Amino acid sequence: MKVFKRASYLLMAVTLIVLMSSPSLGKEVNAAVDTTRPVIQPVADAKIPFSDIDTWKPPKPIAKDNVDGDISEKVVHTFYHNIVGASFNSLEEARKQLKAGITITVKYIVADTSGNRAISVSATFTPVDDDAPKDTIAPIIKRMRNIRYRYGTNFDKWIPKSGKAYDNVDSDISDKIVLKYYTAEGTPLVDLEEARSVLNKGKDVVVTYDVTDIAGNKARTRKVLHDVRNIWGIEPFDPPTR
Ligand SMILES: [Ca+2]
Ligand SMILES: [Ca+2]
Repeated sequence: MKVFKRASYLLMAVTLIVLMSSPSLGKEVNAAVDTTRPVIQPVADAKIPFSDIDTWKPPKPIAKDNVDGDISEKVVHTFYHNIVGASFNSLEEARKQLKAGITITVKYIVADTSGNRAISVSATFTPVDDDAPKDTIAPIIKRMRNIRYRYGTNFDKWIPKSGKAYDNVDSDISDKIVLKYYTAEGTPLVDLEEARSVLNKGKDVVVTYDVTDIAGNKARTRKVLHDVRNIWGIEPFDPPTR
């Protein structure tokens, strides 16, 4: 009797070990308890040039699941009209909306084989008119008056007048004006401090006012501080832009 009991314990133990190490059984158990959502990788918002709309397709995001692996092929998308929020499924309709200048949202969803749904991912696509005329007009910068001064004038606290600039597209860009200082011969001076010390020596200083609009068009004006003794000093150089 005792031997039989011992044998049956042994049998139970062996059965348990076999069951636990069975690979096929392990898999079934895992699949049955998969409660982990798949993950869709984010899709970046993008601007679609008008000329690309006819061939545009929404990008396909990668989706991965802990059990099913790569399920990117199963990702489904829906288009949304951005203003009214109405959904539609046809790519043709999406292109039509984009052509009408309307931003659309593409929402992506996917589920794993156990029915767990990924948190949806959305991206917006905005049409941009690439035929719009480019800004080729330079900003207008206010002309600065030259100054004649007498030798002995103290320039220790001198500050040049700030410039004014206006652009056809960017509007007031006065705060973008960059000042640079040069000698009359065109040698760049490091800063205002150096310009002051040159002026204190009775030499001429050229101040340039440069401004660039967002499209890259440049404008410049300059101001000359001229010691009255330097009358023979011909017109100071015109520093190159930059
Ligand atoms: Ca899963
Ligand atoms: Ca401009």
